[in-house]
Amino acid sequence: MKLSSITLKVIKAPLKQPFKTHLETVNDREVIIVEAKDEDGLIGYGEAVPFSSPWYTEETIKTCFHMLEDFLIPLTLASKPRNPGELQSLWSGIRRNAMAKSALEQAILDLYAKQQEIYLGRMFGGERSEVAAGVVIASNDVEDAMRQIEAFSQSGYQRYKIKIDPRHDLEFLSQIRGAYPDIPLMADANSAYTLNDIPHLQKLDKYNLMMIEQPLGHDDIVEHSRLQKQLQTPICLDESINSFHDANSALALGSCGVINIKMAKVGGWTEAVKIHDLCVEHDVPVWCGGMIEFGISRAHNIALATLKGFTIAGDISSSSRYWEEDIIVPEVVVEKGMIQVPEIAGIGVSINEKRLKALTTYSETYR
Ligand code: OSB
Ligand code: MG
Repeated sequence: MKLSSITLKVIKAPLKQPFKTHLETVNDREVIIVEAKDEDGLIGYGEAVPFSSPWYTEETIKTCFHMLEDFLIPLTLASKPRNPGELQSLWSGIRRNAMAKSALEQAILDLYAKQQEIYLGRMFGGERSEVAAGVVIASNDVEDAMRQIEAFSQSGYQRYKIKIDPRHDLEFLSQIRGAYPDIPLMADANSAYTLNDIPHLQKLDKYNLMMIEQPLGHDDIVEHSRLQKQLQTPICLDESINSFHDANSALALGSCGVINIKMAKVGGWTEAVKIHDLCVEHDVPVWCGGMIEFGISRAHNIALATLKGFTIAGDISSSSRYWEEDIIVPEVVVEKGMIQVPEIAGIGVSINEKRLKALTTYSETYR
């Protein structure tokens, strides 16, 4: 691949509005941009999306930077990979740290697809020319949530996801369903409940939700299988799915009816596609999760969602959902609930260098 250098850029920007869950309120977002450059000056881009603190995954911006700088990048530059297929076995001695691996794999895959002059989604067999968009409403104020639904419905989003917890659920959903009886609605609990809440969770069945995401423990698979047997609403697992092995266990135990695939959380494209293929084989629908990300991660997600198993609208929204200005051109736009897939080599978008530079707080290049 003639890899010549890898650059890391830590960037930071405020969200347009706070993102509130029972676990954390996110006001500012930091990510690490990974640039993989070849000898001809072609650049592939990846985005590492842990948070600044470990509230959602154990990785943080600092641990991710450390893993990339001290282990993954030196190993990768020294091995002079001929193609991205060599990376997984090269990195197999480094346990977990999925988000660090995902971002570096993304950058090298984008570079490789640019060298091969092929759109990344097509390289993995994705056939869709547009992908369905969904949006997340993360507010604990029901009036505010309904104002957001009203505003987002102008873009025709095909799935609305509400964050819930034991203090914001039945009454919250009842008001939203009252105002919007027919919208495709789901709820994400981010592990806010336990098996003691089964009678309470059964009351959610009447709101005709597409699914309930991660009601129980973030690292649980067995208890979800017990809960699923007592709920009509399909369970979707998010936090519990960190690998192909997790997905395989969840399907074997009947712990869910749907899987949210986040490529960052499972270690990148290779593992995400393996989980996708398993779900297709088992006839379990999947959708592409989101991480409140900038445009590079968004572009990778769009490419992933072109694969045939992604039959449900993902947490892939427009750039303007979170940002005054994104770091890519063109920005991601949602029209009539769809995002057009770019037929351009790699991730199919260019970098807004001026914006990227303005947001960069720290940068380092490795050769
Ligand atoms: O649980 O799906 C989640 C964002 C950050 C961390 C966890 C989650 C989320 C989302 C996706 O809900 C939001 C988005 O990227 O639009
Ligand atoms: Mg979730």
